[in-house]
Amino acid sequence: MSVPQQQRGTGQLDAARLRQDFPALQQQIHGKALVYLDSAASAQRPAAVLDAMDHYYRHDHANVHRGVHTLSQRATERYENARQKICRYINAGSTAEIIFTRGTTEAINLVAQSLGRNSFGPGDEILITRMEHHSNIVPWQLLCQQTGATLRVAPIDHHGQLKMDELRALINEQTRLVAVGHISNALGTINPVKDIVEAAHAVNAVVLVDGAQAMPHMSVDVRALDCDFYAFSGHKMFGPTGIGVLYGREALLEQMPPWQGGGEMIREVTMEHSSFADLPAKFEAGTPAIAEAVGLGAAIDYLAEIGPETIAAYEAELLSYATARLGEIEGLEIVGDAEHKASVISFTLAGAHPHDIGTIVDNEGVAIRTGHHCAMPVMDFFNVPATARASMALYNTTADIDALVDALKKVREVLC
Ligand code: 7TS
Repeated sequence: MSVPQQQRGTGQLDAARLRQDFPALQQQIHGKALVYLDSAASAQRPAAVLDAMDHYYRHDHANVHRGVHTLSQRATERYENARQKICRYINAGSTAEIIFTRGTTEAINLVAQSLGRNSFGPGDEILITRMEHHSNIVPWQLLCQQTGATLRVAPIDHHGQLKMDELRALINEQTRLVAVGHISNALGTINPVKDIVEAAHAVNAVVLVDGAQAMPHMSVDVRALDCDFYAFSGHKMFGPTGIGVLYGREALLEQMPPWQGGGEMIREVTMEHSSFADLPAKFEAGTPAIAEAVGLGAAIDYLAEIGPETIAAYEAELLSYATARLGEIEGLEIVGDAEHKASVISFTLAGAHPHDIGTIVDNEGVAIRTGHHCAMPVMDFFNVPATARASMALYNTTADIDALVDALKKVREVLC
């Protein structure tokens, strides 16, 4: 079913006001007001998402697509309504193209196993990049082991940007699939996805975009990008854990065989043979995460009301402010300074191990992530075992950055 483009909000974003929508942000940690700068790992949820899930469980819960009774019909309507909201938000052509998964990781594995395992073989090439999250590396390595296909890796430069000439040179007649992150979780780099799609389509390769980090920060239009697959997770975009989405071009999904078998995904089953349901049910075996879909629908409403362009503009200002303020700290080095960058800052501090930085700033109420960020090849490229990472979202303010800077000054006093 085709869904019209949704109205998008415009105007100035008031982060201090939006923050009030997030119950988890209204607490103290170690006696200090919580400053949450780990949204790239998982964002917090607004009350609207919690309320939608609570309401669903209190009033509407039953299994979907199977009952004639009222609750089952209501649950089905809520579940399918969430699919429509997602379809509109990313401008997909039809709800048949929106497959619910457990998250980005499962969405990528679905494509690797359903498309790749059944049609790739020796001589075929899969192209990824050096800055991918492990979930956009390992499924392709497994697929190559299973099929004999070859994995190629596009290099990055010391700004944390893709070397586009080399990427283009790696795309050839053998390339079957290009898998690339829209935004790097470790570096914040926003990749030129549309250019990559063009280069891949010139040799009839399909393109999967890992959009886990893009969805909470910017407008995503899958038809404008012209990508074949787009994967994302609910929990990074203010929705629940345990749910995500694979967008897939309908013609491709139609050709792909089911990935998992079970209830929901069949048309008819005999003891000898099964036939399969139409899209999207073909790829949704078993009872789905219904309440989580409802919660993700509410998160989409929340994002749509503020407007992804408004969020991107606000976060660009916040990123400039944070970059300048962190630059004041002696010995601090930002890892990744791409020209097009989202509100993620990875950094090292001379004389301080990232884990110690994380522990000391946590004592000041500041939550950041430290480690390899599931992007070990990126750490290896920059020759660091780990970084500290501050990742911002629409509810962060310049005061949060000031608190981080003060906490990092304490780190220096203690460790350096
Ligand atoms: N792709 C990217 C670019 C990611 O940042 C992540 C998670 C994933 C895929 C996997 O998402 P999942 O929801 O299926 O787990 N990134 C992070 C992170 O940066 N810190 O913790 C998880």
